[in-house]
Amino acid sequence: MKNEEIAARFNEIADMLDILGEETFRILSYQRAARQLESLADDVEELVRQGRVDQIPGIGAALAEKIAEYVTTGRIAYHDELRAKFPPGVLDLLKVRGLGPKKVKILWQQLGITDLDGLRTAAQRHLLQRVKGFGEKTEENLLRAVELAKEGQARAFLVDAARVVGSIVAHMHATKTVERIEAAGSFRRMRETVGDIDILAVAKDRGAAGAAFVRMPGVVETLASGETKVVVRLAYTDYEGSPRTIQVDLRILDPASWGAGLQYFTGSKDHNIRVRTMAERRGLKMNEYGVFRDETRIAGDTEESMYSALDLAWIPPEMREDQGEVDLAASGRLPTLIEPTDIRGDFHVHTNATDGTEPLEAMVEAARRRGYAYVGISDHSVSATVARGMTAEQALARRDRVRSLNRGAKGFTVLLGTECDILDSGEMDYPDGVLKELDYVIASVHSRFTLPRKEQTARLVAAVQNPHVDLLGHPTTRQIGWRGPIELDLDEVYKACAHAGTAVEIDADPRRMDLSATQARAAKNSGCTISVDTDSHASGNLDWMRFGVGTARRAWLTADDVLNAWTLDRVRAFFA
Ligand code: DGT
Ligand code: CA
Ligand code: CA
Ligand code: ZN
Repeated sequence: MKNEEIAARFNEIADMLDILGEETFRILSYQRAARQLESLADDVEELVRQGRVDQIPGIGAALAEKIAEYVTTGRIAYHDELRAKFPPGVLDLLKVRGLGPKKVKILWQQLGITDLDGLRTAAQRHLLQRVKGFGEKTEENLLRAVELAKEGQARAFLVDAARVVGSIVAHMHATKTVERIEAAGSFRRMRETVGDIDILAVAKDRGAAGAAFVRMPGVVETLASGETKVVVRLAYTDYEGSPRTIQVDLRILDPASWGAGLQYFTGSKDHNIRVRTMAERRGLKMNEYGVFRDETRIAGDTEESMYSALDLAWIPPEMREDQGEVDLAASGRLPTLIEPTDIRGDFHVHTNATDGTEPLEAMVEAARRRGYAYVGISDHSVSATVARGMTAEQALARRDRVRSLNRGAKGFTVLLGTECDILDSGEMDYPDGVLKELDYVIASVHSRFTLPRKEQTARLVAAVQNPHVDLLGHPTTRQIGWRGPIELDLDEVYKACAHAGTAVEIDADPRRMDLSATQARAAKNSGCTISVDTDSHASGNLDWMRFGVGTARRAWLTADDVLNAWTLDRVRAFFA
């Protein structure tokens, strides 16, 4: 949907107007319109087609025109005009946690800072402290926030990479220049973020394939263009609606080396080194063209052949991080990783009763259509004021609605839960009497992110030990490119969860991916059950499950380790 893209541009217009010192009411009107678009369940393109944009509350004729302009031309001329008034990097400063338009204006106009590198240098040289409103502490925090923002900018979210890969593959197939095409690299290993995209192809006419590749829509620069390797920079819109670019490497392989190339360029580098060392010990040579004994190629057309030439079982890409997987493959003890099709439901789903965009019934229907057996509704509790949390009465009042949905449905069950805030020292936001009435309880931290490690750990341990708490939501609260993890002794938290029978979450929101794969693996090893959830705020977000499962696979989880791969009866027993 274009809703997010237009909202992102309206927000940027508001920020630019603010930096330029324009009148408040104009700034507010763009911000209000952006909020409306973000929370709109309807596709704005459809509204434009029906001439109904000005019926969206808070959107007058002038803004409706800009929305229509974007839908038809893909640009907003006014947005471009404003952007031209800024050095290109200045608006990146707004992506730093702790910086709003007012502070960006000061940094730019008083210190001449025009990009993230400039901000980092200024903070390192303690230049910020000289400006009113920036103390020593602010400077320290900004230095950390700038590193996060730079990382966030340098790498794409996995969801976005997946969309870009999908469009590249579709484009290349449509040009009929490739016989085979697949994405390798960190994308195939399902890392939570992707540095660049590595595409492998087989083509009869390499020149034609390369030419088709550089003519792809969205290519902004061709960085290399050879017989076997073509590199471009591609523009795309990220899932939050912001424009970005990413590098894409295309490598054209011989069919006889397809498996070797796929193995080599999937990586990781450490995994490859481990496997190649093994080959060398057997007197074999291994590279991106195959496995060779003397000058004879003994494997290379398929990836399986590459591994079996070394007496190894084929290793799932998500495990190829040199974490002991090669030894398991040698002894035939690789785990049977969870598959997307093992997932039977989703426990972290918001509705428009709090900060979601769609009604409960719409979210339920979307989950049912995915073929799930159950879905859990987990709106925010009252303390989550930014997320428009609901009171205990409101939460309980929905029981009848859920009961009547369940009465009509065969083979599909709605569970009514909550994402209940963990308060200051680990108490829950709802009283026990309320938590008891709900089917399950997710406990999450949405406040006091800066508590010292000892207190924060005690706070989470207390929360997961509450007998009504079933699941610890996004345990570290980190947000990629925005906010680091809270200070926490995670091992203590895992131990407490395992002991109390509280599951821990892999929250598959692209910015969160919390727990990470490494953490989820440690949680499993501590005896925890893991729930892979999407934290959906709109029905389309349910698609994030695939990437959460990717992280679960990177954590070596099997279907038996994952709560929402279990049957409803087993889940109910766990919650009980
Ligand atoms: P990224 O792009 O930073 O998210 O991570 P990758 O893993 O996609 O890394 P990339 O794009 O630099 O290279 C793709 C794969 O190619 C990498 O996973 C393994 C292989 N590769 C690249 N350079 C080397 C190398 O120097 N030695 C070995 N053994 N493999 C390499
Ligand atoms: Ca890559
Ligand atoms: Ca690459
Ligand atoms: Zn949350």
